[in-house]
Amino acid sequence: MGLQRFTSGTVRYQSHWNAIQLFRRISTSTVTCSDNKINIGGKEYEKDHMTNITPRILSHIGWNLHSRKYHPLCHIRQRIVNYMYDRFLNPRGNPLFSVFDSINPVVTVDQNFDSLLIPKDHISRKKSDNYYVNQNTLLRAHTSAHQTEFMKMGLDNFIVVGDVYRRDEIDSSHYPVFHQLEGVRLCTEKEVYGNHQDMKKYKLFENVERTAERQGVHHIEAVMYLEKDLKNCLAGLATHLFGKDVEYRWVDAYFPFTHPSWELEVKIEDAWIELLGCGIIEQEILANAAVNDKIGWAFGLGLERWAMKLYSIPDIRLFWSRDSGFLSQFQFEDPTTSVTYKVSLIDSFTHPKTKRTSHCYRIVYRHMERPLSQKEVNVIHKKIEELAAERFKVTIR
Ligand code: FA5
Ligand code: MG
Repeated sequence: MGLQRFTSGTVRYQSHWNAIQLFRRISTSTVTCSDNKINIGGKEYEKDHMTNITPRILSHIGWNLHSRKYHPLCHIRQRIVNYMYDRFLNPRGNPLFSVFDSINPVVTVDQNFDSLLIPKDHISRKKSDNYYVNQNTLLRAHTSAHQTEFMKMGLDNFIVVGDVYRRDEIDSSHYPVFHQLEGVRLCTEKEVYGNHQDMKKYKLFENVERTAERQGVHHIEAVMYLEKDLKNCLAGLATHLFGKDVEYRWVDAYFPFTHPSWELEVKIEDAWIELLGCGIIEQEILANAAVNDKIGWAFGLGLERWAMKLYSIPDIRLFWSRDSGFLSQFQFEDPTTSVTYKVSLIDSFTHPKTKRTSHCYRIVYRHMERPLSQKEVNVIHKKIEELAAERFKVTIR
């Protein structure tokens, strides 16, 4: 039910129980579609000129891969959540963050865009980039769509995990449905300056000119504190998961809902891959949620990208695989178990006279969208043979 449990099985955050009751998990069986209506999770939506959600996309709703036992996205989400639990404790030693992982992916245009100060004519609203249920409703394009509602409920430290939908071209690192983990942390003046005697003279707010470094209402000391807190947290997460030698870099970025904003990139086989976006939350968003005495940071990361890096998974489409050859590699209880995704060796034989060893591997070729022809497979297979011969100095039989 969207609650994180201790290994002992006790449910945390009873006080948020009412909030959690608002969100019923959608399952795959509760999505249907007719000529002029779409039904998702028991709620009916009228189609209109903006409707562009397809049956194929509808069929992805309700899988909740991030909550499926043994799924790599579930393992990685648990590792990230545990890291956040350990890093941010309240004075009594309990985790500060609450986790929400089963919020309906159908959101309003207001939630996905307006509440985040995304301009009316911003390209990210385009029909060609999103899956609209109708003109007022869409499948969330990011988990940031839920920021405001949780702030309004009075939460200061929360994590939202969920499936998100975008009309992206499909390739090895892009898929129209992927999963994000959003973290939001709001701090009072006491939390920002409390531990620093020499800083107690500073305030959170100050009316200044908006620059690249800060919003027009923020005190520079407060912004610097938050930037450090945010970057240490996220770079710390990268080194926690990928090892202290991981190559990463911070890149300046732009989001309408944060300023300043950054992206974290890590190196995967000589290419820089973007793992997350983050920044200092626009104060106007907090004001709209009736939060007037705090400033905060937020980040949104792509779970698939983190899992691909951690487990060496070469293609984002594999996360939707029902092939046991993929899923069986993640059948473990302890999410910290280390895995490197691999094809399986099914036979090994050493010739008694020549002492040469032959290995037999099974590779299953499957296109993620359509059947493959033998001719197409031959081309790929030949390529793998050539690369294996070149890299491992083997003879192909
Ligand atoms: C966002 O979605 C912002 N909401 C993130 C954010 C949250 C910024 C809070 C500031 C504060 P972006 O579109 O860059 O930003 O996506 C965030 C992450 O999702 C990316 O860094 C990447 O890890 C992942 N991602 C984006 N598009 C795809 C895709 N098509 N397939 C897989 N992962 C993706
Ligand atoms: Mg980005």
